[in-house]
Amino acid sequence: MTTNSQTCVILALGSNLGDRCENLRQALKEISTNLSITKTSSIYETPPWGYSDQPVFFNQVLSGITSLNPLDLLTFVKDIEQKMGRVNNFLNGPRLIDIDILLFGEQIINTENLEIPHPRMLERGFVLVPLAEIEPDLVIPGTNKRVAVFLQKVDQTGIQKLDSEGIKK
Ligand code: PH2
Ligand code: MG
Ligand code: MG
Repeated sequence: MTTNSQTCVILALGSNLGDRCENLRQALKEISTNLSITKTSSIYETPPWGYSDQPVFFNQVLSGITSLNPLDLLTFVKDIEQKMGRVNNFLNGPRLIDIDILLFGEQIINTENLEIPHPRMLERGFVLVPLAEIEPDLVIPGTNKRVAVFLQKVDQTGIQKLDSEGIKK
């Protein structure tokens, strides 16, 4: 008998096309088929980062436990993006659903297809604000600093928490 070890992972979701709340809800439902979700952040409305001429994003972060290995988890989330109808757009451009792996346990992974911790997560308010809501004390692998410390250094302009109906609080 083989037993797969269980790993705590953190994923980031983003959507700025169609019914953004519904897209996040649908993604959570699909993700939960292979990952036991332990925490979900609130949804935040966030100004587009990297390419400004596009609709505002809704962003959310979740933590969960999975027995998938990192590359199988990547394939799993990319399949969900495709299944939900994402068309591959230009870098930082609009997207129906984006599912990024931020952290995979304590692991540091640097392969062509997968970099963990997510290489840009510590510079982005739209990632750190929801992440700090659910895991403020988590130490980022490869650094000796907590999420809350990185949060203090990042631009949070225009980031607004939404209620469960997607209305600004
Ligand atoms: N994702 C990007 C590029 N820019 N901006 C916001 N606010 N939220 C995102 O999720 C986002 C972005 C590429 O994945
Ligand atoms: Mg992304
Ligand atoms: Mg992505």
